[in-house]
Amino acid sequence: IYRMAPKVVFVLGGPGAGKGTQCQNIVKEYGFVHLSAGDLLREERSKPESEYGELIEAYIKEGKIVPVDITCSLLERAMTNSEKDMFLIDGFPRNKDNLDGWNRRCANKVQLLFVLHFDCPLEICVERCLNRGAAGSARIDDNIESLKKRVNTFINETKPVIDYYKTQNLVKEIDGSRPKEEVFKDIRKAFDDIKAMGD
Ligand code: UP5
Ligand code: MG
Repeated sequence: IYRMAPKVVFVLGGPGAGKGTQCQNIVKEYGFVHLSAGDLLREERSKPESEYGELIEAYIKEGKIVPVDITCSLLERAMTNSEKDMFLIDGFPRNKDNLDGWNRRCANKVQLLFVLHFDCPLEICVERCLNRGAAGSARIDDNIESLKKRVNTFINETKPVIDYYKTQNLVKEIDGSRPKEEVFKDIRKAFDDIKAMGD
């Protein structure tokens, strides 16, 4: 049976910009499957039999980007197992290694619709993550030391990826600093645009 290439939307933005929160909203209204690269890595880390557990733990604590072959394998497996064909890939690709690996392994098998970028002042991002940490999140990187590193990695490694997609005219900018409901209103506009275009 002929199947259309799966559709993919990348969701990028600083740590705590609201990617996961808004992906849950998008799933409910637009029927995408949410694949958070960070969640997949944390799940892999928690498997006692994983050969990458310690590496993933160390990278996440240091706010560093895990080598792309690990992340791509997890994403590919999740897409295959889901048997669906519309994916929100949250928190990936985050650096040049991620971008190159994706282009090498996956890009030609999917249709990249656009990149949603949550633009949010980094002070707000950090505050949100610290609040989540103070409220008892299980994340090992919701502390000030890890957050400084996550922010630096975002500025130095992820921003250039967003800029690259901007040169391709693929980026839809969302003001992520507003209240959650307001942010989702803007997101609806971005998704309704593609509906109106017939796919
Ligand atoms: N919140 C959300 N929206 C709000 C709003 N509009 N107003 C007020 N509060 C808002 O939200 C964070 C917090 O803010 C929550 O408490 C929420 O209620 C509140 P969330 O939706 O979780 O934001 P998100 O952008 O998803 O933040 P997250 O902490 O998940 O961002 P990161 O990008 O840092 O985390 P991720 O899990 O993607 O990655 C973690 C680490 O994994 C990376 O640092 C890296 O080491 C590793 N990683 C890789 O190596 N490779 C990958 O491909 C992916 C991850
Ligand atoms: Mg997240």
